[in-house]
Amino acid sequence: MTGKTVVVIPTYNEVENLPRIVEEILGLGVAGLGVLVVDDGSPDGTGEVADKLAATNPGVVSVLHRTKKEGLGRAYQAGIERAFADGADRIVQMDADFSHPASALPAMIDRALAGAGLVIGSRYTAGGSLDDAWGTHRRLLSKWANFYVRSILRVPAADITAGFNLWTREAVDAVGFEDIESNGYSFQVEMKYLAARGGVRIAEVPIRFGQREAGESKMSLSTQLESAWMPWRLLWKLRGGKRR
Ligand SMILES: Nc1nc2c(ncn2[C@@H]2O[C@H](COP(=O)(O)OP(=O)(O)OP(=O)(O)O)[C@@H](O)[C@H]2O)c(=O)[nH]1
Ligand SMILES: [Mg+2]
Repeated sequence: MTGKTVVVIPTYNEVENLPRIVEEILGLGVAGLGVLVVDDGSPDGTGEVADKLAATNPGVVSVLHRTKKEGLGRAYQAGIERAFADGADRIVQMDADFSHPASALPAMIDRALAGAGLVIGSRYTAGGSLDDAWGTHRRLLSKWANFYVRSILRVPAADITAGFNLWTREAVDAVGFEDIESNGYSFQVEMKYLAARGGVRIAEVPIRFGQREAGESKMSLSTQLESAWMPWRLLWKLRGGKRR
């Protein structure tokens, strides 16, 4: 019995990517694998496309509509809570834009079944890589950001900034959502740091990190500043092994 795995996909204006990524995930033919789309009222109609996918795949694809765009972290928080409330045993965080290869999902699930609480789809563990289309500047920036956060927080993971992660229900419980402060992308770092402190077993599966296929990036200056500041804030808040 392998249980139920729900891939939580937050979307904001991903009308071109969403149907194709859902098709790819379901095409894997993995038993017990479902999808939950968390759409923040995308003006391009992604929410309606998600509803159609749910109607044609009942019990497999579902949608959480939120009226306000509050950032990736808040969308994930709501989506993960919904997935577990609906009976998931584990969830996967995955972008809609094809940067995360669905083909890694079976290996990630296997690692969870072997006892890991957090399985990272990892660019920086042995065998992981970035797509050739990534230019030198973005490569360096991504590597530097990962090195920066790892040096400060010292989490035992090669890819601490990864956005492609599997979490078991028990691991998410160990994180304690009520402690999460990030609105944007730094949510991923914050969850991993709290998981490591909570004794969660971490495994990494190498992936080839792709390029966004269609649509536009939602990365803004304010989310980048939040990401740069967050590691220091976490250290300060949780200094000396105590929580607030
Ligand atoms: N629901 C929701 N989804 C979001 C929000 N911001 C980003 N997303 C989604 O989160 C995923 C990652 O966003 P991206 O824009 O690809 O961010 P990125 O990967 O750092 O940037 P690129 O490398 O340029 O693609 C995508 O599926 C987005 O549609 C948000 O505020 N709400
Ligand atoms: Mg992306």
